[in-house]
Amino acid sequence: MKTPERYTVTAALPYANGPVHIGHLAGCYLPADIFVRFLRLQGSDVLFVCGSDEHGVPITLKARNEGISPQQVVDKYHHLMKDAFAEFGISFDIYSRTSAPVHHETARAFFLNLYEKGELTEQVSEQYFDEQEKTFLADRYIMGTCPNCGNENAYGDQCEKCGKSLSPSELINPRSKLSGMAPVKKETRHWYLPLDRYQNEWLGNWIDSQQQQWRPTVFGQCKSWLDQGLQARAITRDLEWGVKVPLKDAEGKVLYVWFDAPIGYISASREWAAQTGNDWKPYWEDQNTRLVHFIGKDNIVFHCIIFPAMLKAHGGFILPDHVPANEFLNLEGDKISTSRNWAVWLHEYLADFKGRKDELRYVLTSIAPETKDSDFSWKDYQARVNNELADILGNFVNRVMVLTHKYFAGKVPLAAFEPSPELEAISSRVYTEVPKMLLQYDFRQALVEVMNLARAGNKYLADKQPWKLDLEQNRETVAAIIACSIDVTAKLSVCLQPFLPDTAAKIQKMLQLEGRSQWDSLLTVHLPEGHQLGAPEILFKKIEDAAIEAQIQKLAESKNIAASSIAAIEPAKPPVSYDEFTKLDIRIGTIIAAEKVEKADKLLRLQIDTGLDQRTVVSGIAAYFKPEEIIGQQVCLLANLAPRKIRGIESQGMILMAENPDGTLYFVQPGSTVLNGSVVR
Ligand code: B3M
Ligand code: ZN
Repeated sequence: MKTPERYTVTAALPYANGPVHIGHLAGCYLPADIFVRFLRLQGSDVLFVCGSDEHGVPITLKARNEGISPQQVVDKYHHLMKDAFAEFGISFDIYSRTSAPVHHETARAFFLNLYEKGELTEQVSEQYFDEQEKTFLADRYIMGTCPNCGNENAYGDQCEKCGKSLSPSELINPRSKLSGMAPVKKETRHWYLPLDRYQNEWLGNWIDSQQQQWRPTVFGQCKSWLDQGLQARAITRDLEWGVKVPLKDAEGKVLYVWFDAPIGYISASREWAAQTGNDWKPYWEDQNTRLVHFIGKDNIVFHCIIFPAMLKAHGGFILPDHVPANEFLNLEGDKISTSRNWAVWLHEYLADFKGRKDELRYVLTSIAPETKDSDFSWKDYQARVNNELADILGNFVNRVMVLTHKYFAGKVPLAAFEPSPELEAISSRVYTEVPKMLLQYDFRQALVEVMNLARAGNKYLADKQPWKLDLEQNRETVAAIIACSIDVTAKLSVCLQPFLPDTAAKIQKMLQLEGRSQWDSLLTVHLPEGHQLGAPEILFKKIEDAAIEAQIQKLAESKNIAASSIAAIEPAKPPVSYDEFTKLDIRIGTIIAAEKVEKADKLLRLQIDTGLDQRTVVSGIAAYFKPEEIIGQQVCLLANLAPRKIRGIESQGMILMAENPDGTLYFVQPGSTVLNGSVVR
């Protein structure tokens, strides 16, 4: 076994603007957790950090849409995510957040270090500005047509349709996400990280030197960035929400979220150190520490190029040893999407499938998108749980327990027995090969190997059929079979620990084994003759069809809602100026008389008291309102609509109605009674 080492393991800081879903888990949190649990089993010194990413435009936009503050948004999701991770058993040493004071302080000091050393360049450039909102439009505040694919709703930093990363000035017909208006260009000053210079000085060579270690997809993405030639990258923004730029003349400027977020790994380490009385520095400064970033593939450039450049420019920090980025997990053949509610949310899974954390860990690891995108489906989940976990692993362990109790009163019948060569071969393979696979980030295959041990144990029992032997006449044979099976069970309780920690603990409890929490316990876990086992417990109950149908139904509802809202919501209209808007004279009035228009089913003739006058309005609302029911109601009236004749009656204005997508009409009314003639603006 190799010497224990020190590791700093990070998992991408999730944006605090939505709950955690299975795509996040499969992408980085679960592989990171397996890796860390294995390292700890192996005796390594590991610091596993994560936290919520609480800055950036997606968060401020969400706050704006919901009419709450950014702080309220991040508070809600930070706690939701933190609790769900904890309940699911992701074994972070700390789960911090980037709104924490320690983070602001760390990020500002980091920036100042670069600034004072003269690493940063300062540039004045023209950026889009929303004149109505009096604000610069960073990244996602600006939308327009993608120059690459023609998508009309591309963002200032990326087109989500074709995936191309963009800068705001590349957008065709740019518009402000705040006012909808076309923005103007205005000068602003920002600080830049000179990636172009670093590329030539060291970064290009450093990336090249990773070719053998890093996954081809990760290395390939980095290479294509380098081939295009890196450019200086702005690390500040004109925004309110974020870490304030720690310079005197930088009012209204914050650090770019992708500058501050990875520093969050360091801040979290500092917070952990303060909480536990440890020193964080060896985890970030000692050249013998291995730094490993678990991320999804959309974060590669930030972790393989920009953050290493920041660390190196700062000096004193180690650079990442490995960045095992996963591809994406799809759901039932479709891209997971928070906004379309096309996801399996972790907190909902934990509520719907109580006590079934390991089932989800097993399935997500079995289908991990390590080299290409993969797909989660509920039917496949059910099949893997029932046919693999329950029928193989669960069945084997249960048989061993039940037979031991039945034949030997629950005591290990023999210490020395002739080992089965087949089982020996597989368990020694697990002992030597699984660590290699895990250290090469090949989690899927490592789990297959561990399950092969359960598979072999199950087959061994099925072949030997000790239950068919007469115990009196074959006592020694039966004892050897059972002892050998108990041995495999004990080994499983060790090697399953990184993958299925609850299951491993349950098996150890059944075996009355304690503290076998080292990988080397695989060699020493052998139980003495007469050792008393605990009571058998079912490890995995089968998943019923009804539970799966309910999940499929839940997803179908999301699809329906998404489809109906896309179909029913009218597309946005082109912007109008405020001046154009003020030309409309909208007033509150009261309906003082109403009657049906003869020979017209849809029309009502209304008398409205507008505060200015009393006038006649013909309105197409007869299908929804009875005349006698609406007298006395206050309504909004477009009072300066040019009069027109409808069925021979002159209509002097128009009542404003809200139309539900199904066509039902509702009056637009003031929240409480106001004076007739009050202006709506
Ligand atoms: N919050 C992006 C994401 O959640 C970003 C990761 C930050 S890691 C420092 O995909
Ligand atoms: Zn595009």
